[in-house]
Amino acid sequence: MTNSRCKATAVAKQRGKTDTKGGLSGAAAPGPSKRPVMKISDRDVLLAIDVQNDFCSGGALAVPGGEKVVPAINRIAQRFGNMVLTQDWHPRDHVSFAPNHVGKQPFQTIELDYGTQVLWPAHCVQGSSGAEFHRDLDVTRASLVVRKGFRRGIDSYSALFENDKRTPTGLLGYLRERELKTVFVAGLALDFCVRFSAEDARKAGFEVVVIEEACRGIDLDGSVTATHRSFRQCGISVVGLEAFL
Ligand code: VGL
Ligand code: ZN
Repeated sequence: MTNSRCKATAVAKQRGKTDTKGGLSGAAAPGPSKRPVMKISDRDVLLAIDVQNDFCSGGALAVPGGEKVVPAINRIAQRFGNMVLTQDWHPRDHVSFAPNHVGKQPFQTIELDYGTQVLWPAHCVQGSSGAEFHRDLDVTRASLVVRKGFRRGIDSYSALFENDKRTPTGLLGYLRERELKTVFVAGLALDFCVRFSAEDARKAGFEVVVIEEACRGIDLDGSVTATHRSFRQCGISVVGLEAFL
């Protein structure tokens, strides 16, 4: 099923659209506001993608405003009983690093047996401080950390399958065995690892909701616009932060 589009049918429903958030219980509480609230159940999981120093300001592959996702994700995470983190985790000789290819510059591409690969500055090297989670990210609620991109010859944007579209990370098995149904995705970068993770989860049959204000993009050659178009085609919902607050 290489290059297949996500199914455009069965658009993920936005739950709780008609619910309103009640005030605190008790005599002093005002009446319910009109703000729509997303109901979160124990079948829902928050998947926080690559909130690592190298993707934040000052990092080796800084995404503009990358660190701004941290307070947003921390806030949303309080609503979830299930949270999974991913961590980009490359060996120093990784195939996706431009300095490992003579005459190549970052953001140029090469052809590999699994397809076109963008070359990046060296980033998220295993054990380096750049590979650590942002210090303010609240990791306490996470039940699983999935490391990806650790094989020298294959990059992995998606949290579910590496860039060869075949090699599993193990996350799909975890989500299925835990009987989780809806994957809420946030993190970095919207147009690469968030996009591929959301699409793979959708293709695997999950409802998928991307929390746009808790993501930031790299935007290479219109990749953010392409991401939004693809989410629509896939039946991936895109929501703002206010539904979680
Ligand atoms: C990412 C490029 C290379 C990401 C990871 O997290 O979006 N992008 N490695
Ligand atoms: Zn990477």
